[in-house]
Formats: sequence, C-alpha cells, structure tokens
Amino acid sequence: MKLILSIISHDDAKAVIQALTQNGFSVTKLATTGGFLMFGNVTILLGVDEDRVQSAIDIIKDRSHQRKQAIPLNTELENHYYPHLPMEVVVGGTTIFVLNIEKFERA
Ligand code: 2BA
Repeated sequence: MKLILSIISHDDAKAVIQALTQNGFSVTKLATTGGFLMFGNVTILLGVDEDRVQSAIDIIKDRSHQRKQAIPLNTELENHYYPHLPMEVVVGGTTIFVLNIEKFERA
C-alpha cells in the first residue's frame, strides 16, 4: 500500500476526483494553501495498492493543467526583495508525492 499526495488547482479538483472515483480509487480532499503564493489549492490523499499507483498518477496528470498565476506584489522573493512589476509563475499541473504505508486498517 502507498499513499499518494497530490497538490492540484481548485479548478482541476472536480475533474481529477471524479475520474479517480470512477476508476475505483478512494480519495480524500483537503483544502490547502501554497506557501509561496499563499493562494488556496487542493491536496488529495489516496491510499493505493502498489500495482495501481501509476494508473492513479496517470489519471491525476491527465486532468491537471498548468496555469500562469500572478505573484502578489507583497510576496518576498528573497531577502527583503519584493516584485515591483507584475510577475507570473507557472503553477502545476500537479505536484505528487508517493509514500510508503506501514499499516492500513479500516474499522
Ligand atoms: P506555492 O507554494 O504557492 O507555489 C506556486 C508556484 O510558485 C509553484 O508552482 C512555482 O512555480 C512557484 N514557486 C514556489 N516556490 C517558489 C520559490 N521559492 N521561488 C520561486 N518560485 C516558487 P508549483 O511548483 O507547480 O507548485 C504548486 C503548489 O504545489 C505550491 O504552491 C505548493 O503548495 C505545492 N508544492 C510544490 N512543490 C512542493 C514541495 N516540494 N513541497 C511541498 N509542497 C509543494
């Protein structure tokens, strides 16, 4: 058993979660916030048998899209340096972590 953690955009969350559940995966959705932009995003958790990890990742990647997002002018980029002009970063499609699970129980 593995735990997949995937950070995705709010705008992709519905399609990603729908596709995962239609393919038999159980998903938990968490409301999270990116530490750099301080904008809301979504983190999904999936407990997955090892032989289905790649299939879940493919579904997530397929439905997560890259977006350009403006960096807020009050974001400190480095030592007391703040952007003076509007700047953008490319966000996503998704950031995925796959963790080993020692034990999985449902009661
Ligand atoms: P944020 O931390 O708000 O980052 C949003 C985007 O800003 C990032 O997109 C990246 O393009 C840029 N960015 C982040 N940190 C930066 C920095 N120190 N300097 C310059 N640019 C920076 P993504 O890489 O696609 O990340 C999207 C979201 O995924 C992140 O939102 C964060 O919530 C999460 N994330 C990404 N990598 C992570 C990691 N290694 N550990 C934990 N969370 C991560």
